[in-house]
Amino acid sequence: MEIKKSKFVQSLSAFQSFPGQGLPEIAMAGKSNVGKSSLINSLTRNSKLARTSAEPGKTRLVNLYLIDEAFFLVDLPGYGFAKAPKQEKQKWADMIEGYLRASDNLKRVFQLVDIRHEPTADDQMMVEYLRHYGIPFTVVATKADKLSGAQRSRSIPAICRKLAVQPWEVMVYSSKDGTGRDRLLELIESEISPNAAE
Ligand SMILES: Nc1nc2c(ncn2[C@@H]2O[C@H](COP(=O)(O)OP(=O)(O)OP(=O)(O)O)[C@@H](O)[C@H]2O)c(=O)[nH]1
Ligand SMILES: [Mg+2]
Repeated sequence: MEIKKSKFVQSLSAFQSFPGQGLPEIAMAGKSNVGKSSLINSLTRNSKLARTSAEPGKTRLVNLYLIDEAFFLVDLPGYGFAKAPKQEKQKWADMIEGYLRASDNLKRVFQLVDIRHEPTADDQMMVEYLRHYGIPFTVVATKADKLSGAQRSRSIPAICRKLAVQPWEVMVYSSKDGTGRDRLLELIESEISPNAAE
């Protein structure tokens, strides 16, 4: 699958729901700065679609992007941004949770972790949350271009242990060099048109 058209549709703040037109939604979750917005830009090959920044805390609302008039990619604010004031952190948590609980058309969450670091307590909490509510998710290990092949293989077991997933369930990804892009697009395709994948 290749994405032809992508456009920003709407931002949601806390407790605002999204009517969604019945189209499937796939959301990006993860710590601030892990690469959620960059992943959306790399999938769509549209570097100007989602705002990214070297500073954590860039995405502060739930941003919805319509892809090929067929589904939505949803960019969530990051969590675990140490410098944010407590009130602000709570607001982001409410936004993430509000979206995840209210969206009837959410098909899958891509749970992003930096391939170089062990998942944090926040990451574990996020994955527990997804399990608890029965939201299908895929762990995506980002910034793979920053490690050699051997280093990548060594970092996967810690991710699996912390998040209680199997190694073959982890998608290795780089927004910079396109590693894992085809596989992720295939996964999206099977989610949005389940019959075609059978
Ligand atoms: N080398 C490399 N850098 C990346 C990759 N993905 C993201 N980055 C960089 O990491 C930084 C953060 O990327 P964002 O996409 O803004 O991260 P985010 O998860 O959306 O962050 P918040 O919006 O703050 O939650 C930027 O400087 C990106 O250029 C990657 O695959 N490889
Ligand atoms: Mg972002």
